[in-house]
Amino acid sequence: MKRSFGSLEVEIVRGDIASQPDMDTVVNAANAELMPGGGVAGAIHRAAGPGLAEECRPLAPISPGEAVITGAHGLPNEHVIHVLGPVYGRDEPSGELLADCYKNAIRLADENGLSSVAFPAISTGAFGYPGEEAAGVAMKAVTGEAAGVSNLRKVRFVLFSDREREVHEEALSGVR
Ligand code: AR6
Repeated sequence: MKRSFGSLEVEIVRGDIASQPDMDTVVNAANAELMPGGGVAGAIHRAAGPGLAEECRPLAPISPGEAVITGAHGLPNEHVIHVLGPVYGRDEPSGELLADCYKNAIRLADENGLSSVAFPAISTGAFGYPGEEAAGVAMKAVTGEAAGVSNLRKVRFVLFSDREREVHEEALSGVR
């Protein structure tokens, strides 16, 4: 599914965030230390190789909502943008912090002259954010940035399951 907001296209697909070769940058659902972990952080660091963790070390720790950019190493992209999502029920206000992840990643991509960015569903795995609620926050945050970008033309959400994809499609359909 795709929808356009001004010059920004938002697309939703099922897939693996570590296998998006046509995107300038992928977003990592990182831990504060920016080290390899489970889920998205595991897949990204595995595909990137040890050079990514090495480049990350001096940039850590990061705070919930913050985004930092690195090279992509063995991944088929130019860059990786690492964000720390809120732990649901602990990092408050969780909705604002989750929205900040998307907004800050988009601004960082745009400032670096990138034209496409792929996101996973930040905080909805190990960090426990309920999927539907997170999808609503994500779509509102991303589409709200459309008017402010100069270089970015495409945002792709890459969801691991058909259920997650559907939930995101519903949330995107609901954006006015
Ligand atoms: N591609 C796309 N989506 C994925 C992939 C993948 N390869 N793998 C998992 N997902 P999570 P978080 C989905 O846990 O909640 C890590 O250990 C997954 O089904 O990766 O922000 C870090 O080190 C879920 O819907 O991120 C942190 O400590 C979503 O991506 C912590 O987990 C996010 O799941 C971050 O937790």
